[in-house]
Amino acid sequence: MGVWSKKSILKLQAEAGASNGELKRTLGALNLTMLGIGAIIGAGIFVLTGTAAANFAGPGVSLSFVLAGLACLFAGLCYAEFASMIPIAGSAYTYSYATMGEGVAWFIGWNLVLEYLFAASTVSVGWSGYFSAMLAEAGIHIPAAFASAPLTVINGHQVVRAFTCVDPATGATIVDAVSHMAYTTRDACSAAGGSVVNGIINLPAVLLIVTLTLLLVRGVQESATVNNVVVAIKMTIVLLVIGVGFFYINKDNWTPFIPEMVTNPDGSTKYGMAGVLRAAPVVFFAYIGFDAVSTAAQEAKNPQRDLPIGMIASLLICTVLYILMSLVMTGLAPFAKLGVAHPVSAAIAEVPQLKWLENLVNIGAVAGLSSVVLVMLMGQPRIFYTMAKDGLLPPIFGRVHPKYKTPSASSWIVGLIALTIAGFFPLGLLGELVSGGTLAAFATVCIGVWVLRVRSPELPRPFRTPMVPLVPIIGAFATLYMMWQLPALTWKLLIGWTVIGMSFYFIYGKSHSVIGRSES
Ligand code: ALA
Repeated sequence: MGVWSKKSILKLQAEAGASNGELKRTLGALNLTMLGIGAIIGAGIFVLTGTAAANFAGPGVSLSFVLAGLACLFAGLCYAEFASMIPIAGSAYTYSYATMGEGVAWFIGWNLVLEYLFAASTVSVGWSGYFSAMLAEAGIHIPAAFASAPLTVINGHQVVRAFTCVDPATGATIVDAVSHMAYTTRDACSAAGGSVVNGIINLPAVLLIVTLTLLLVRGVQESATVNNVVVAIKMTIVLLVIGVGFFYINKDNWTPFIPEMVTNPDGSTKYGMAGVLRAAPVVFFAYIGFDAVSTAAQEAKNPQRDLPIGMIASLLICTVLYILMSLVMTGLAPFAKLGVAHPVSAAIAEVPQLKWLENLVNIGAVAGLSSVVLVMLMGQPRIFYTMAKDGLLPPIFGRVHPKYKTPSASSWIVGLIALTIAGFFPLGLLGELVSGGTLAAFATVCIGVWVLRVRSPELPRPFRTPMVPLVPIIGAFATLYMMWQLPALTWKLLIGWTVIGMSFYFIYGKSHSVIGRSES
């Protein structure tokens, strides 16, 4: 059987119960919902909304948020059924093991690395940018060489030496006065009177990952408590921007709500309804993370009831916040002005009366992005832990700290890989890979729910996805459609990543698989 071997649900349920002695069950519904919000609100809303509005959808970006949110809601309802039936830390990897066999499970587990590990690295680099900018406001300048990786990507695929343009007198970073973006060429920086400093390491990102890994190894309850505080800060600030910003909306900025379609010089188009659809996979990144709740399955007090609550509640809350936030942002500023690195600040800067909000927005972004990294760094080791228990990864990934009851070895391995990527590698190239890997997992979960309903209708399902097969079909179709929209380069990278992963499976996983060995 090998590649097609499936894990029996009854066996999985027994494992979920037996794991009580290993990982510690401390999390309730509120903590799980907060973990979901912790993982969801981050770079998507604080960075990508602006790019999506300026480059694709105009104010119609809020419709893109509705579309991407609906797709996630359908996938979330499917996740919830599985999570309540099979409360195992492996999440989509385990669900595929039960429904489509070991080969597909490995493929999904390997894709989840893109979602969790790469998202942790990508978002920590975004965090580093906001954090350095916040320190700079306070007059503290991190030496530019230590605030950037040595390499970067331009034009989506060209890897070049990274540099920062700094004011020779103060060491402060200088950006283009018109676009508010970093200088992209050394000549332009020199012409603006700046000095070019080559990047060596992105130290703030590295330190963030080390700190969060230490916290995660210390305990899941401790990590959840820190997450609760951080989430409270970011939600307060998001609500403040929405609540206060609402009174300063200039309706002219919403007219037309969906700007007329324009053809770019390269023949591609932007705006119009097509632009709204094109922006959906871009803002999809903002929703990634609700599924991280399911990786805490073996640390939840009452997983059958609380995992579905945690996932669906966090998703619904964030969907509403995102739609309101994008409406306010495009209402405060003409959408073309939002295509910058810090679009929320750019929107606020349009209204002088809102100046006082600017520092708070930076604090919200720093808090928001750090909790995303925290929860992503929490999810990945737990998936590896499950894969190691199944024999598909070396046993070290399955080791649990004797005192803290956390998957400590796996957490450190994940932390070290994440900090190496964040500190030294060009991330621009990997950005959309995160969405690609996640979408593949979502589609598989949607299909899996339907498969299992047909194959094993008798199994008890504490949470039932409504309207099966309609909801799984729409969920799978919507996620596959968004995947289809990804650029060709991302597809090539996804295929390359799959080839590496499947090679590893055939060299190591297949022969070490616990199920495989019991069958032979
Ligand atoms: N949803 C997460 C973010 O937007 C990954 O940062």
